[in-house]
Amino acid sequence: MVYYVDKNNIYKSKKAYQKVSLFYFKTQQKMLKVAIQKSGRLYEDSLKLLKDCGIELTNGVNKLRTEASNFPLEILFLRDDDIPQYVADEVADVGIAGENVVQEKNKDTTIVEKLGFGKCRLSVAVPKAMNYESISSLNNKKIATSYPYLLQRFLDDNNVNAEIHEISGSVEIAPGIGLADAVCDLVSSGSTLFLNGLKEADIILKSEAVLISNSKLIPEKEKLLRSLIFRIQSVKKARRNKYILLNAPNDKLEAVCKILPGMKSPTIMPLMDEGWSSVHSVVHEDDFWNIIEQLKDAGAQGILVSSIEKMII
Ligand code: PRT
Ligand code: ZN
Repeated sequence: MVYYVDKNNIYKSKKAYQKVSLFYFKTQQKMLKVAIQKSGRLYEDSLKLLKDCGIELTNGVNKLRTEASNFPLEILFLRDDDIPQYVADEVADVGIAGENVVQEKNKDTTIVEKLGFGKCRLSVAVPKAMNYESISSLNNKKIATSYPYLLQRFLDDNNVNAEIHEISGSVEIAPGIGLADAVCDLVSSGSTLFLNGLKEADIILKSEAVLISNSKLIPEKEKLLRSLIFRIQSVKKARRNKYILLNAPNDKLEAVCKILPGMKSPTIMPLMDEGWSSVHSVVHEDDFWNIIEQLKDAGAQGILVSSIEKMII
């Protein structure tokens, strides 16, 4: 007796095996395969973004792969460094990784959306005591990094001749143990540099998590990707804005409305109290505190602010 086996079942006939395989093949063809970090700094935010996009994952996330129950999407959990290669090789259609990793790996992928989390910078840092005047201070120095490609490009662009010492972790201790004169590493708060007696000298790249795509997606997957990007953009807009609701006496409405930008213009509704109105609008988080102060000065009262779940313009 010959048995036919795939990763899910054992089949007694070749026909049954082929029928099921064809079914899986067709289903896979129509699913968008999204690679995200398996664990680490981008893991939680990547899952949260997908969840905020209304995508529900079926069977838990402690696996190598999982499927969405309400969107034709499969998630592959991988190391962040491997994501650009897997996307370029079409193992995944799209992926979420730090722009630092995407640029360092330099694979054939396209950045289709910046995601607004995982923000950091790739910087050159030197010992606090070093007299760093400009990038040319790095001439003939030894620099430790996990980003040899980006560092070399930066040095070449600036006509600096330095030796790159590639290490895979704990880059910041290299000068302290005499392994290098400087480092090139990711920085966010700067406390790791500070604790290791280093100062940030030059920024090579400002980075955040990005959605990358394989450039040869079939039309069905391209359509799914466009739909995913549309959702992501709505979530990003909502995260950057606040819904604001306030009361104002009618004679102050003009002054209040001048301060509020709104999506088109603020919505105004009369209150039960004669001579008062309620004003609704949307405010960008960057202007938020500034605008609140101005609104109070203009006569607004009872100001309520809430988060926006999705924002579609
Ligand atoms: O296991 P896997 O390979 O998937 O993960 P990993 O350990 O290689 O990566 P991980 O999870 O540490 O980082 C994933 C991504 O998060 C990075 O590629 C960046 O895009 C982004 N990110 C944002 C950061 C930081 N901020 C960050 N601060 N990645 C690393 N750091 C490290 C940095 O290397 C240094 O050691 O944090 C330290 C500096 O932080 P501050 O706050 O002290 O300046
Ligand atoms: Zn990694």
